[in-house]
Amino acid sequence: MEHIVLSGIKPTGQLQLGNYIGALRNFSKYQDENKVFIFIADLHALTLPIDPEVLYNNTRDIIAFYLACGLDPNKATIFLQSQVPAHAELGTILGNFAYMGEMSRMTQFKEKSSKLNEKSIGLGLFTYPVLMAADILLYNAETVPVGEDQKQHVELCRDLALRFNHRYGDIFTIPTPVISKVGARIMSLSDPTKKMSKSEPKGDIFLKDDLAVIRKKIMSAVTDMGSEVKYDKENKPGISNLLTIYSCLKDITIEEAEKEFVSYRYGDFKKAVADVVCDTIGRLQEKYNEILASGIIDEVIAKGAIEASKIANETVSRVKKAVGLYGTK
Ligand code: ATP
Ligand code: LTN
Repeated sequence: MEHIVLSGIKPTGQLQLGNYIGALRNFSKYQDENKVFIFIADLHALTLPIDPEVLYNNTRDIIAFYLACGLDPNKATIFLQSQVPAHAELGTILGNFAYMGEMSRMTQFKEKSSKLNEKSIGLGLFTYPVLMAADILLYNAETVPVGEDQKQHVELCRDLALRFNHRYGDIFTIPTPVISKVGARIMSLSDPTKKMSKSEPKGDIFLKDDLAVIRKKIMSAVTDMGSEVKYDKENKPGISNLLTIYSCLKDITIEEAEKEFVSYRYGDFKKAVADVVCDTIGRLQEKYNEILASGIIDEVIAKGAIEASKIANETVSRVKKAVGLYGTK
């Protein structure tokens, strides 16, 4: 059965391997049998200070990687959040239905704000999940594939939608987060107890890294005591992370990966991981370069904005009418 599937990435930095395994590589799997919306959450990128040129370039890069990962603009709607004003409109309306208490409990807000001086925490960082709820509800999305860290935000979106529907009738579709069982949380290579994250480049493998650099990063990844290549998140977080990466990229289970490396030493195991990572990223980079050279990025963005606006405006109109504002259309 056809589902409406939606997801996005914020252009806060260079895409890293966790973004690829936890998000990007899954997007194109949906496009043949579902109505798919994949966007760039560029308004969300403003929630923490970012250089304008960096933001602009990251945005183009992510569109190019979306295409390199197999997303097809003729099958999926690929667009920029900031080019569909309905996101800001619905975000403003929904903000009235979100409570300070539930917003204060958002883990990502707590994590990101704890690193800032209390006087310089922007309001946008706090209201981030409300805008994210608008992103999802505008397109009547049923399925939202994300990494583990975004589950709480999608759950908040569900709560807001249910609250709104309870008061105004059946306006919003209730979304479900979809989190892959393996690979939803790729860890940093230098500290495998922390998530690999594009805004904290230490221990990251970037999709645009030189392949020789990637190999070096993997060969010097932090490993653990002992010598057995075994999945044990508690006692062997480094080896477990590398096993996860390997099994995801090879499309095999962790157990199958463990079997392959029964008699391996850490060094040889890392070499095998480096081979598969370089092979995957090397192929992606080739496609990424072709896409940039073809000059189709602007065309894809323009097409996406038209398609997305049509549906998003319909939803905003429905919401406006429901709450007593003048809806157009
Ligand atoms: P930032 O550092 O700016 O918070 P990020 O690298 O965590 O960024 P996001 O833009 O928040 O990335 O996430 C884009 C998508 O990639 C989301 O679906 C997110 O869950 C997924 N993702 C991000 N990091 C990882 C990771 N380490 N492992 C698996 N999935 C990830
Ligand atoms: N918050 C997400 C990006 C994002 C998103 C969304 C993902 C913004 N809006 C809607 C799925 C659905 C992130 O940081 N990865």
